[in-house]
Amino acid sequence: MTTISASLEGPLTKSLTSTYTVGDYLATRFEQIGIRHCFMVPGDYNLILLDQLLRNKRVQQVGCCNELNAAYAAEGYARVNGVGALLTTFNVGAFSAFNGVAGAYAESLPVIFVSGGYNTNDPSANHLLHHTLGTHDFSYQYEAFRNVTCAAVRILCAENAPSLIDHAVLTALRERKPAYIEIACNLSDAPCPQPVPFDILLSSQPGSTRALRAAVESAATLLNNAKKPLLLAGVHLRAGGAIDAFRELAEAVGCGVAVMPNAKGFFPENHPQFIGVYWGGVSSAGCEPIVDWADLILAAGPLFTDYTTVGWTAMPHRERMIKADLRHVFFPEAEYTDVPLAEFLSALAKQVQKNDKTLLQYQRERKTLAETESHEADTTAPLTRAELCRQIQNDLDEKTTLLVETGDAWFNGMSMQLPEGARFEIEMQWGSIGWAVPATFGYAMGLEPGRRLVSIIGDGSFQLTAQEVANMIRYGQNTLIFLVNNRGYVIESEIHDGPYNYIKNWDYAGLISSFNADDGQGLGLKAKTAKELADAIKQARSHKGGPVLIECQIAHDDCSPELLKWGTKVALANGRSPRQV
Ligand code: DPX
Repeated sequence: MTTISASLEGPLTKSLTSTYTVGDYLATRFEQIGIRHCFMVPGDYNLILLDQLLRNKRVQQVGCCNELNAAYAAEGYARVNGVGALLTTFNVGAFSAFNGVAGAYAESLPVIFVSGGYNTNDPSANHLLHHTLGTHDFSYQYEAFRNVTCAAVRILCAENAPSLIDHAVLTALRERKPAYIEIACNLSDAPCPQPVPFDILLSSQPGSTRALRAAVESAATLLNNAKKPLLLAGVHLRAGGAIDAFRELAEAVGCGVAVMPNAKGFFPENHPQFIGVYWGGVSSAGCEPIVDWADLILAAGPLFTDYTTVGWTAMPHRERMIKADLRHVFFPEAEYTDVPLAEFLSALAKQVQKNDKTLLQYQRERKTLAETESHEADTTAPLTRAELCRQIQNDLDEKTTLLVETGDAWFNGMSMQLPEGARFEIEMQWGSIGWAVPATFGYAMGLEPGRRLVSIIGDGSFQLTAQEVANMIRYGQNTLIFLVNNRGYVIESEIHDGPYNYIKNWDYAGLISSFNADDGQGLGLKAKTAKELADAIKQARSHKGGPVLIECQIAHDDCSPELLKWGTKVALANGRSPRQV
């Protein structure tokens, strides 16, 4: 029989067994929270830890080409799996991963970041160590990561490992943000108690029932008195586990439902209440006037930034908005804290009356809008952006996730209509180019069988992290990448042009045979005309055993009109002169 003991110092742990180690403890927690893949790059500060983790056969180690890619891959994996894991060596590995971990924070995705650390005997021996700045300070990595994680712990004594690991993991899962665990390299195989089942640690969220009840009552009164209510879906719906609750509320009100650009896919686009993507002047057809016309907007989990508000031109007024964030609800004249988003939306759904005014008005407007024409291009004419979008749209089905990189791919992706069941992934808050290739790799690692992944990536972004395609080949992923070769940083050219926006051209399709080497099954294709693209997509559909990259060559200035409009407004916002004091 196992004895379970609770102590003031830490959470419940089973009694110490001599064979159980710190590394085992971590691996068990990974397994218990659903991490089946851990993205990593080895190094001498984490090798023993890697050996320990190998003892758990249910958590697979996935080597990446570098730590930045591993961090993006773990972030992509967290999008589909709910949580991801990343493991690097001390300083040189961790600092390379910094951008990706910060991105996971910005995107509200729990990634457990583990780094090997210095040997605990070294500080007292006054040793200088490799992979450091050559000083006796070994804490700056931890100090740096504290700023981009919701919990940061250092295991410098094996006895503390259970409570510190559990604190980091629980906080990451609760806050939907990355956590940092540094494990001294001489402690990974040190004896450690065996963990108790994870669900023993999970107590219910400490939301305040009184605050919840009061917030729901206020919101119901406002919604039921509004003449033209509207619901707006925001990016934090996913972090709050509130996507279903939002739909429940939407159906209870029966009003028009718009989504913010970084929440695309969080409300079904074929739902009768869906009125489009609200993105100010670059909203989908017919959506902006209805949002502007509504007299009360319930914005659920929104993040209003210069990008999502098109340079502060599309921000609903506070006086006509209820803003429900992850744990706060803001009313025009009051604010309630400690109100969990999903519980709030779900409880509100039970107290609202039907009002479909905004939906009816949208439907009237839609009828008067000309149907978007979807002409096929002359098959032998040079490929255009519009034709590329038309063909990608036709290739999407209910099993597809469409992932779009920062650049004109955002606007091209935003214009696509997602069939029922299709998903959409975008990194709009952090917006770091180079994200898409490794995130695609990580996402595909966690993809359910039978689903497919399609990514749209610009040439400039691709050049940052291209080598991770090699690992898509290694793991035989059947991803389809549309590589848009428009010869440079077009979004930047449109915001502010200069010689720095033009890059060395690569033979992108040709790269795939280099990555294949002797045993890979990747396929690289080029499309310069509509027909070549149609043929390539057909080939991609039947290709098995590896990814397909279609290099789509279009003119440098062939970008979406939405990019031009959005770029102008964001550039104006960025370029405001300093305030005179
Ligand atoms: C930069 C961006 O080729 O796409 O469609 O041609 O713009 P488009 P590309 O991938 O080029 C991307 C380029 C240089 N942004 O236009 S969006 C600045 C930037 C960033 N992230 C990082 N470095 C620079 N967003 C890591």
